[in-house]
Amino acid sequence: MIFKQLFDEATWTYTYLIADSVSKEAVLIDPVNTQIDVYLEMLEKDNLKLKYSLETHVHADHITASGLLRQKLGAQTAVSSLCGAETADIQVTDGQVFELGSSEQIKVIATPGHTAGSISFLWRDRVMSGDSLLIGGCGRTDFQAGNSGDLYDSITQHLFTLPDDTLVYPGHDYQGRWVSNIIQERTSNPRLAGKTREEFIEIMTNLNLPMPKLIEEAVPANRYCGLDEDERQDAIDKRELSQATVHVSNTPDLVNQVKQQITEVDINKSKQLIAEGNIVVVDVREESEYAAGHLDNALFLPRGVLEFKIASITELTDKTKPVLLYCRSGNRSALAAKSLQDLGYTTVLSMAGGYEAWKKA
Ligand SMILES: N[C@@H](CCC(=O)N[C@@H](CS)C(=O)NCC(=O)O)C(=O)O
Ligand SMILES: [Fe+2]
Repeated sequence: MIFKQLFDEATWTYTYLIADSVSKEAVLIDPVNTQIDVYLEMLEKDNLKLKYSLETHVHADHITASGLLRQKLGAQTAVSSLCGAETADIQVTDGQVFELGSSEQIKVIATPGHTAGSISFLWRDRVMSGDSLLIGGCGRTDFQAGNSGDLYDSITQHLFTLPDDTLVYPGHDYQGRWVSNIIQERTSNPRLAGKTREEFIEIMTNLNLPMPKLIEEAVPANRYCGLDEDERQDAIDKRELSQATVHVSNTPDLVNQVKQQITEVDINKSKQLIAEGNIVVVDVREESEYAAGHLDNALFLPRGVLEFKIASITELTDKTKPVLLYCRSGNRSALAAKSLQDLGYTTVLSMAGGYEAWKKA
């Protein structure tokens, strides 16, 4: 076995390398984009083949290297299915196991709370806990659908129940510590040891931390494996093309699953609704796509920042007013429609075929 803990000083982020020394298959957990050269050199030096790039969550404070690792090494990118990262190759679910060669297994433990899609990875005697459990602390719960009660349950029911001597390797440490273990955290973590669920929620509600400096840039980028706008569009195009032609894999197809849960309307119906007037039209594409042409009076609200920006849009304060969403081809708007429904909007429609179909019509 090979195990390495790497540190990104600029964002206090830990990245982990795990590899099987026989087959040479490797994974990186939570790689940071600015460290790509370090990873490439390290993998090459040990003749390792990067099979997976795994994320504990969609990060708010740094940009992932997963998209770059996919481009350069063909690694498969994997993010929880609850993160809205639709261009990740693998939409991860609780209990899923990643295998390296015939001997190494990395098991996913869902640990929601810091974000709704946060997961931890259990490998041999150690758990990579992301920002769910930190040394002497835990991840904040005040953004990205975080929830303090959920985090308490994740930690107390799913991490603290691991064997006492399981090593805890966190996603960050802001004080230079690098490893802990379960018994130490269960008995001395000041936010959790001897604390009830209510006391924990109270502590988390009063943290009053400033927002991470990179949040507005990192979250949208990380939903697309850390790639920039052009690279993202390519990845989306490739994915849409493969969906339209053949279904080669049996992994759950997130977009199609989501389309079962929302309402799509065709171009004719969209035109009729817009003409009737009582509907808010929202373009969920990226800035460059919007600038190149959009529907008259469409509000601009890219899908990647929807949850952050929506509160500042007065036209969307009334959640009972019908909303029509569109993107380039109808996939991103379907995902955005699901997000709006989850936020409590009662009448959300997604324009099937998107702006491309609109232009053709
Ligand atoms: N100062 C840092 C903020 C880091 C931050 O908020 N980190 C998150 C994890 S993404 C957290 O949960 N921190 C817990 C804490 O600071 O106690 C930055 O700007 O990036
Ligand atoms: Fe985080």
